[in-house]
Amino acid sequence: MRILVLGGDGYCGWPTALHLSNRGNEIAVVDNFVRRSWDHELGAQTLTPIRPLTDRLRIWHRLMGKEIESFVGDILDYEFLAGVMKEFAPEAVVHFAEQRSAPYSMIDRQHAVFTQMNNVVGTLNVLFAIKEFQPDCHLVKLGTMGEYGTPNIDIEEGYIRIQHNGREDVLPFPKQPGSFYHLSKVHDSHNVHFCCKIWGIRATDLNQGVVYGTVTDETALDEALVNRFDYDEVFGTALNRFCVQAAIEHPLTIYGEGGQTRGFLDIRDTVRCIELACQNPAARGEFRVFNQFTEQFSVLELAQMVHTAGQRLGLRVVVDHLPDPRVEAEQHYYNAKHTKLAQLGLKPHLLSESLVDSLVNIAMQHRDRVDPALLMPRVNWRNSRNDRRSKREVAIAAD
Ligand code: NAD
Ligand code: USQ
Repeated sequence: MRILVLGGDGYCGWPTALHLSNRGNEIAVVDNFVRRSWDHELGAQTLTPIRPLTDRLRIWHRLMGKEIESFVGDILDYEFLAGVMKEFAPEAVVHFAEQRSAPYSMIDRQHAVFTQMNNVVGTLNVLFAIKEFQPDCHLVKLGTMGEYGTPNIDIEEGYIRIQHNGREDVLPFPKQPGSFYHLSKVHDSHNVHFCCKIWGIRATDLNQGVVYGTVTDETALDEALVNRFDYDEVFGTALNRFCVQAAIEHPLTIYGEGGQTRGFLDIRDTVRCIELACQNPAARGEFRVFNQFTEQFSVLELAQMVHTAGQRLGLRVVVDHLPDPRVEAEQHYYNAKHTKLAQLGLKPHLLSESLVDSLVNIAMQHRDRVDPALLMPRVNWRNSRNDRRSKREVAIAAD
């Protein structure tokens, strides 16, 4: 298939592009490198030293003899996106190109507005470009499990059958997102659903859980193909952060009670899920929703697993509870369905089998690169203007 990967320089997009290329698909990636610029803005760096996209693609070509085309530009620039769609004429578009950090979206007004503009307008442009230039193309759109929030009932895959005043319908599952970022995904879902209805676009919304790990079969082929591994308070996700914290014997930062339960998946399963979605396209006009995760854990359970793994490796791991900087339920019911990707053939990697090899060992290998100043949370949901500077930076500025 000809598959266009939007956001192909990012954490999920890069290994997905390699995996799909390795499986014999013709791949092109689009990225404007804004993610790399947010690292500069935040004074953070990925734990693993990533190479420029041109180097990555050159080395992939040298190793595998497979060409991945790249288009550098912003999907908010409709002329640019339209040009790519016309030139590459994809059969599937995998859309990862969004601002994906909840804390980043909660820094202040500017970051909230940027997040929603980048994500909602970018997705609208993608929808219009498909409609105008490739109407039969399948949109594989990355959503998030966080769209649903934490309701006190089982979470279904996208839709729920409701009986009300003697009538019955199958309706989109209620959404209760917990950040301006997660809200942007809900807005996207509505826009995509609407375009499927009015224009007959085929779309799959993948409500992905929290992704962990960094290694896939393809990124492991050469050091130059290494994927990013974020551990800072803004872009690092819980489990990646706990593994880095364990590696440098920094207390694990559990926010609040730690009963927050989420769906999780290994990055190797992310790339496989995307492949499965592409191989089994939605029908014309269908807005299909899959919950893309493999196991669910509470934050406290994750910390305990990292604690045990770290101790086996001789690390002194301490678990700490910090006041929760987010506004979220710290204890709640959580039972989310996730059968549709398994039905298509997904064979999950289990965390218990890969925690040490694909996470703790990578963190140990690169622990000299860890900046402990990036570990403590500074973005608080209750503030509308977060000052992310350290006490030292504030003191220097005051002098
Ligand atoms: P990432 O930030 O590492 O990658 C996103 C890429 O898109 C970056 O390379 C960035 O430069 C690019 N990009 C962003 N806006 C763009 C624009 N306007 N034009 C062109 N390129 C742009 O993020 P990720 O972790 O790879 O996440 C990818 C997608 O998966 C996101 O939509 C995210 O919401 C979703 N998701 C991620 C996770 C996770 O745990 N990482 C979990 C669930 C869902
Ligand atoms: N948490 C801690 N300690 C930490 C970091 C996080 O206890 O050091 C807690 C958070 O309070 C939250 C949970 O862990 O309750 C998950 O937080 P996270 O930062 O790992 O993930 P989240 O903000 O939910 O976002 C990540 C990705 C996002 C994706 C989402 C999937 O960054 O792109 O959409 O996971 S989901 O959680 O299903 O919405």
